[in-house]
Amino acid sequence: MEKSLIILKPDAVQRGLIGPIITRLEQRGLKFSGMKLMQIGRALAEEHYGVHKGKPFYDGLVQYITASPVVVIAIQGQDVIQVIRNTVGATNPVNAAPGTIRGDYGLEIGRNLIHASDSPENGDKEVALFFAPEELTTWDRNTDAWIYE
Ligand code: IDP
Ligand code: MG
Repeated sequence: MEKSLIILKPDAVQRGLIGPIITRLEQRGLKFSGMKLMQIGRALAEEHYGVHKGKPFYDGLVQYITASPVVVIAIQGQDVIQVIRNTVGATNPVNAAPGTIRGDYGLEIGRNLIHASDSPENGDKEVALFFAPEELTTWDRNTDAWIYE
């Protein structure tokens, strides 16, 4: 089972898009195991985006993600990394296909609404970075047999 960390970034929250974006993930059939509204501090932002340190957009990225509250969601399931990346769309909304979250709601790379883990290893790490174990729930869903064969 893979894990993915989703962050509805400050622009998604400020623009009132929490509901529409969560609806897309939920309607896809994805199962949430954790969800909360929080403010990301500078230290957590720097740890989460450490791989981008030194890049020209890094300072702006840390400023963006810490500017206002976010909603973080943990999702667990089969192939969730690729499934969610496909639903989210290309990093730059200019190139994101219509029907994807970034392709339908975004216009610029620096305001692309949502984060999603890019590999199973990073999914495990990022979920552990944002959620304490007691904040995560594994639960049986009655519809699972109609979503997975
Ligand atoms: P991803 O979010 O699709 O995985 P990454 O390449 O991991 O994309 O970049 C992380 C985040 O950094 C992006 O989602 C975006 O918010 C920001 N970012 C990436 N490249 C640029 C850029 O060229 N200008 C401004 N922000 C950028
Ligand atoms: Mg990334």
